Amino acid sequence: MSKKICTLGLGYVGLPTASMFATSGFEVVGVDSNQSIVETLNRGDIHIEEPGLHTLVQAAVRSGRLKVKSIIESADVFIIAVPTPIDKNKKANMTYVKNASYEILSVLRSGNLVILESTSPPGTCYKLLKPILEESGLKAGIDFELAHCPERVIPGRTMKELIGNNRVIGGINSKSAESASDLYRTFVEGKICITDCTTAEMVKLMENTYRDVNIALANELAMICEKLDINVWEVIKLTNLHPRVNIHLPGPGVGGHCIPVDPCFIVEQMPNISKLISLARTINDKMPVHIVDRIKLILNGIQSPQVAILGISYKGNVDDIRETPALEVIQGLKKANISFKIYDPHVRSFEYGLSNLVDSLSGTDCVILLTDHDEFKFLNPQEVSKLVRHRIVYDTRNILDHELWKKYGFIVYQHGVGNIK
Ligand code: SAJ
Repeated sequence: MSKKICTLGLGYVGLPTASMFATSGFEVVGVDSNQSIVETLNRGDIHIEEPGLHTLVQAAVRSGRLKVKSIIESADVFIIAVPTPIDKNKKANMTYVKNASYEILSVLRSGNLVILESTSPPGTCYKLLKPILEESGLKAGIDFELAHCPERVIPGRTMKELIGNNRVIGGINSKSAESASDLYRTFVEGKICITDCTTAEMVKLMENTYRDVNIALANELAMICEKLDINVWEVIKLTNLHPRVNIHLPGPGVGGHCIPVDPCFIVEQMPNISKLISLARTINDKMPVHIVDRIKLILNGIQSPQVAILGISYKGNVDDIRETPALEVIQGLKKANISFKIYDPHVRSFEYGLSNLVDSLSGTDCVILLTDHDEFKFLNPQEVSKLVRHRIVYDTRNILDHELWKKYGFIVYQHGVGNIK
């Protein structure tokens, strides 16, 4: 008889994972405390925009092997895929993991396997999960198995990466890691590497920290290039021709629920040692302020300026606005009394309102591109020129055809290019 899996948390990771196990033949119960998510999924709809996910979820629900509920039930395997955000002081908020662990405690049986997928500070399996689950009187590694299998999928490519990515699995003992590995092997085609829990926790954090530090380097370089009146995009393109160099791309800041968050889990535990990691966070966090400063210079001399913001999700082609740098840019504009209209083809609602494309551009003095959605690459500057009051565009992602925009009379500004006086 196939194993019953209970997944806690049906977000960007939990939902695809639960659906993948269901379509691989397991009986899966997906649990989420948000009633509206449960209702949406049971209707056959999804609450997340992710290529290929809707089809997979529908197949899983229709097969009868994925059931979505709001209350945990007993199972053979429990997978925790709940958020691990940071609070205002940049400290890990482990409330959701803690709550999920207590829910599992209420149904834990001998022989169970508990897997933590949520990205967590080093030591979480040993110091948080193990003691809670052992309140059952059962011993981790003896009566039940415990493993950390951090998710590594990139939003926008989740379905492909869920299958193709290599996985690192850390066990409280090797038997736990082997059991988790056997389970994921049912759909993972990448390599599965086995280690201990704390190493797996650190590997996951370091992947995102590496990216954050690299992006901070690109952003610092962007600000240097602005002062030197050279083009950062050209500098990076040419530098990356070297076989051992891979500088990431600068931008208006680093958003999402992972990269701006995960390095803080390391800094929190080792503040005196993790100086580079901490500085990279500061540099990336300050980018929205830098962008607003540039916008103020661009608009200098224009009476009662109004701008069009194109894109607010944290990166291109996704609907996710968690930790988006666009929010800080918008707040900065508000503080500077610069009025704005916002358009994002992927986002359904936003605290500062959303307009359609034509309304967002009409009568504005500067088009500010904040997110690299594919749709924006095909914007027709001739059409845009008929709507705006001033033909000025500020491309913070370097995705527009600048020569074409210039052809239609636009003054083009870019992040990391030229000193705006
Ligand atoms: N960004 C830049 N420059 C770049 C790359 C990204 O400014 O060169 C910005 C993006 O615009 C965005 C932010 O960084 O605001 C993060 O985007 P991302 O595409 O780098 O990463 P995420 O947060 O969507 O997903 C990351 C991935 N981690 C790595 O690639 C190491 C993914 O594999 C993880 O599973 C995910 O975090 C996670 O859940 O931890």
